[in-house]
Amino acid sequence: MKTQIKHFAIVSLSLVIFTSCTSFNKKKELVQVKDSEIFLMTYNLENLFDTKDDEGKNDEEFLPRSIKNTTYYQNLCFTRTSKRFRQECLDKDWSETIYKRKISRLVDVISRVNDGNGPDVLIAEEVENIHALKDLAAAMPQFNYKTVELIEGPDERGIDVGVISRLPMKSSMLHVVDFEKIKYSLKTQEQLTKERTAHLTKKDENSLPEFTLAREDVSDIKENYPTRGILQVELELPDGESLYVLGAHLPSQRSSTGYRRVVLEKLSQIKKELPEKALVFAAGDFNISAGEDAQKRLYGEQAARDWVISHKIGCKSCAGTYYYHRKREWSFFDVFLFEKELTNGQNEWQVDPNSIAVFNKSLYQFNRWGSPGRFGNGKHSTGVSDHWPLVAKLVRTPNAEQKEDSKENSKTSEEVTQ
Ligand SMILES: [Ca+2]
Ligand SMILES: [Ca+2]
Repeated sequence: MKTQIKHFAIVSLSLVIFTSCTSFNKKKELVQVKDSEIFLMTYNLENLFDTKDDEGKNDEEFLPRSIKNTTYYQNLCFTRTSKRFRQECLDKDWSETIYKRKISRLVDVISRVNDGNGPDVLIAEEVENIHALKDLAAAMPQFNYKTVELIEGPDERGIDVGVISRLPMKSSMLHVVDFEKIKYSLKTQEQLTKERTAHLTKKDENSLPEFTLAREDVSDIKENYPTRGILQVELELPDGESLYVLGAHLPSQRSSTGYRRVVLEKLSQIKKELPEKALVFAAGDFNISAGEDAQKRLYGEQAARDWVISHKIGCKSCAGTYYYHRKREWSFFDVFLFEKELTNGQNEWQVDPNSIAVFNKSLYQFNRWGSPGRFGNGKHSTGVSDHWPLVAKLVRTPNAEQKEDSKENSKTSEEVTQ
């Protein structure tokens, strides 16, 4: 009996030690932010909807069929103008099982980036609400995400841009895009030409106003409709500085070019209003196709006046993040727009161009043609999102002054060794 008690005590003690060791290890295993490296990821999650009915939003497609089998919901689905959307609304069974499958496949992708450590900052598009974003972050506890932010915007389906990060959040706000307001605030081509000519006669080319969008450039805007807002999140870098993230999801190719021009203009305006020395980058799904960019120069001219575009400085052998089967066309729908100071050596934090990459290391990301595999109704063995994410790294390098200091220090230590 005594031996049995002794044995029981030893087993219990070992269990206690084992349990405390594992919980200690678990704590220790949480991924921490590095002092001099921030890993960024932008990813269109393709409809991360929860399974509940969000009031005032057209989210009926993403409900379990058990709820949808009522005249109320069937009537709602019948209000969809397109036959395809009507059918999807009626047929899709967005159950808890499918929702969990969607999240686990997204986690499979996200957890593979940054050598399996997950991104430090994830900008996620097509998220229905903060609850869905929290469910996603909660499914990756090892990544130690401190910031999970999404502010409800006016989009009719209810999709928004969210930010998840290991960095703590200092502030956040949503910029609502009003197409009409921005359109009429723009100058006419005539006014812009006059301003340019005035500068030219002064022969002061350095003070020439940069290319500015003219009202004529957005003359295709015929109606004002509620679109996704731009999510501004101020994060705290390891050195205490602020990093402003502008998460964007521009109108799709179903809308004409002017709508995307307006959101690019809005991003430039927001950037100008931020503190002068603020570190800022924009990221998201810009919905600009390769064909449209070649013709209308949205990245090449308009965005390039204020930003450095990720696929122009890196990712040289990448085809794109989105594939249009009908047009057989790859496009960079997903991009990072870096402020110039992040690429020209003027700031301690710099983008590493070699780190810019399209990420597709999860088997779920492919369809049978080898392009991004849609999740759709979640019934197929692969498929997670119709976009492939884009990743990039910010690296902190000592500025010129600090380099001088370290040179001095190494000199002294060399002298000492001699
Ligand atoms: Ca919902
Ligand atoms: Ca929403």
